Amino acid sequence: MFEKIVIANRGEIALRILRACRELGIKTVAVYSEADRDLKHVRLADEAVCIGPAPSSHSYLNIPAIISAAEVTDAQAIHPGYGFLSENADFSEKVSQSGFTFIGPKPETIRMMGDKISAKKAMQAAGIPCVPGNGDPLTDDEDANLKLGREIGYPVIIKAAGGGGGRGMRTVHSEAALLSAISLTKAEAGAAFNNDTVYMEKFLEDPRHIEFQVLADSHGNAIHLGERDCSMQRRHQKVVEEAPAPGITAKQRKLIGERCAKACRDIGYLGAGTFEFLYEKGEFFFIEMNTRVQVEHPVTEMITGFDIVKEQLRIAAGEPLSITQEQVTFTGHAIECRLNAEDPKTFMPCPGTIDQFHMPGGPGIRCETHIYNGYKVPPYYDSMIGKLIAHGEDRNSAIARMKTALSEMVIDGIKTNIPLQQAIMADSAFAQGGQNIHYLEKKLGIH
Ligand code: MV4
Repeated sequence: MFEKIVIANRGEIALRILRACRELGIKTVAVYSEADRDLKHVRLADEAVCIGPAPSSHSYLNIPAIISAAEVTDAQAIHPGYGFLSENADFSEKVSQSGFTFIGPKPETIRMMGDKISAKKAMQAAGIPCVPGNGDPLTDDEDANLKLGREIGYPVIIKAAGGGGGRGMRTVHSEAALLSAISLTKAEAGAAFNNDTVYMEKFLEDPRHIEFQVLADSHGNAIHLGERDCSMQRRHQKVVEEAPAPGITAKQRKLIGERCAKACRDIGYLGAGTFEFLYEKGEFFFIEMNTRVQVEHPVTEMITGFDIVKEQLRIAAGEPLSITQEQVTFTGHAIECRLNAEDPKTFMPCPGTIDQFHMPGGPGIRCETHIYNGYKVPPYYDSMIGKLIAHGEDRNSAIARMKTALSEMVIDGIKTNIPLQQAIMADSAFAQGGQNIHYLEKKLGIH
């Protein structure tokens, strides 16, 4: 196992990684920006290195500064967390070239999944069900594009190979609109991603977002930890996630989960990963693969009793997976509410000083946050300040525990989305479960 690693992130995930390191006896190096001297994990880490000014482009995205921090502290590996450099293939490559271990997949895997066309091709080849549409780059042959649109059937969606997470896509509802939509998406993609390659898929109108968690080691073992439903989202930002996904049967879970694990073995995947699917009318359609630990990993941990971050560290150190697929069991139901420093009505970020913080507790409650009394939420980064996770024997029990925990939680001094989360937990359609990706925006009156 590593003796010392650098945590190349901030906030709640940096604290989560630090805790996993403590359990495994690994020393930690926090790297922080000038705005983040007072972060909780910076105080708890064995060592801390300031890597630059507040804007992330000068600190958390500054590759040479992070690698220098590993050099001066004599660390062996770098954990990128989520966001920032976590899915940057060049970063992972430079980390390895500098003699450190990148805690994540190989650079070529990150690169393959970063390109949505090569990701889809690889998954099609590995037997993962994909959205209808061949996934080939569109050429400037207008007749061929019109023919493909007719074959797939309208509505279709034009997606940029360099996009993902909701960036660089345009839906097309009729043949009359196809060619101009392709030109527009190509132009935007070229400007945004420096890559104007686009492809065409069937547009699924009312899908749910269901994703499978996988883990793969360097000894050829790969397992799945079941699925999460992340359909409660606003403008591509997830708000509530849960596991298992309501209505998904054990048979579906085994079928799709085992295909994901097999795909990992086929492509030589290493570490933790997530297969994102759209789920509509009982069928799964692959859209993207995430090569990082995800914000919502705790709901999977709660129902499996398994520590995903500790496993990332073990895998990166060359150890085999600590459990087999047969040892993975699913117990009860877990729900995560993301806690954001934002106005619950306008969604405007709301940085500032936290005057009072009271953390909820009780059976099945887990609070992942770096905030404390007097902590100042800086304006430079994502507004997520923590996550509240409730586990119960079934979905209703998890919701009941979440409602109690939200009512106990006090965060004074800044506005938070706690009132929004309380409204979602009290919503009768949410109580039914299985709402699609458009439900929350419709409830909020966004069209
Ligand atoms: C789609 C789709 C419908 N049909 N692809 C948005 C984020 C990116 N990961 C893929 N996205 C979508 N791809 C086809 N063929 C609808 C979305 C989509 C979406 C997906 C997941 C979660 C929220 C979403 C919100 C709007 C659109």
